[in-house]
Amino acid sequence: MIKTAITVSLVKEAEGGPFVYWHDLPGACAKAAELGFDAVEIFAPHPDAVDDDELKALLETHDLKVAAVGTGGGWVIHKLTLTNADPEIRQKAREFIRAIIDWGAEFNAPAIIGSMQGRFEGDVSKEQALAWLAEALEDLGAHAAAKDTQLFYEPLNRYETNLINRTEDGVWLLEGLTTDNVKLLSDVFHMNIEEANIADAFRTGGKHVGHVHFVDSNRRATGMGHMNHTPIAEALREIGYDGYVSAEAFPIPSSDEAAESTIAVCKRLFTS
Ligand code: LER
Ligand code: MN
Repeated sequence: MIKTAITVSLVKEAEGGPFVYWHDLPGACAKAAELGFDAVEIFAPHPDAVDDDELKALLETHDLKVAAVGTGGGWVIHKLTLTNADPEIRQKAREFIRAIIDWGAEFNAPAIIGSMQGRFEGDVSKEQALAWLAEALEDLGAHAAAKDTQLFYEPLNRYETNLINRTEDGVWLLEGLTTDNVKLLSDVFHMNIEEANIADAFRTGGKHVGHVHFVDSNRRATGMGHMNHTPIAEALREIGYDGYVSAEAFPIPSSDEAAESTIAVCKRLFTS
C-alpha cells in the first residue's frame, strides 16, 4: 500500500526551501498524525541534531514512522559533494552521508542523496563525476545494506545538477551498480521539468522507484498547482509501488494548509 509522509526541515541554512514543516519536530509530528499522515521525512543539519530517544517517543505517541532522512545539510551547510574535484571534500561528503545513513537506520529510514551528488565543472569531466558518483553509491549502498536499510538516489532538474536529470538516466546509473540496494527517489517537481510524461517515467523507473517526492507543478502542495496527479497515481499502482509519497513542498500559504491540501489529494488518489 502506498503510504503518506510530510517533510520537516531542521536546517536553518535551508530556510526558504521546499519543506512543509520547519524546526519544530514535536509540533510537526503532532500535526502530521492529526491529519492522518503515516510518516515524517526529516531534513536535519547533522546526525546528532535530533535526540534519538525523544524522536522514538514522538513516533510512538503519534504512531508515525520516519519515511526517509535527508543528507542535503552536507551541501547547504558544508558545501560537500560526492563529485567535488578535491578528494578530501569527496571523502568528507561520504563520511557525512554515512553518518546520516547510520542515524536513519535506527528508525528504518533510508537516507536520501539529492544535492550531495553535486555537478561536473571545471577540470572534472562528466564521465569522471559520474564515475565518482557511481563509486560512492556502490560504497554507501552497501553500507546501508549492512545497516538493514536502503539508500535513495534522487535525479534533480537541470538547474540543480548536470549529472542525472531524468528517470531513464537514473535507471542506467543504478543498473550499472553491483549493489541493488540503491533505489530511485522520484521527485515529481524535477520530473515535471525534465520528463516528457511523468506517469510514463514512473513506468520506466519501475522496480527501481523506492521513494517519491509528491508535490505540485509550482512546488506547492499537491492540489495547489496544475499538475494532474491522477495518471501518476495510476502509474504508481501499475508498477506495484508500495513506498511513501512524501510532500516536499513550500509551506505556502502556511505549513498546515500545505499539509491539509496534500493529505486531501493523497486520500483521493491512494485510498481505495
Ligand atoms: C532538491 O531540489 C530536492 O528535491 C531534494 O529532495 C534534494 O535533496
Ligand atoms: Mn526532492
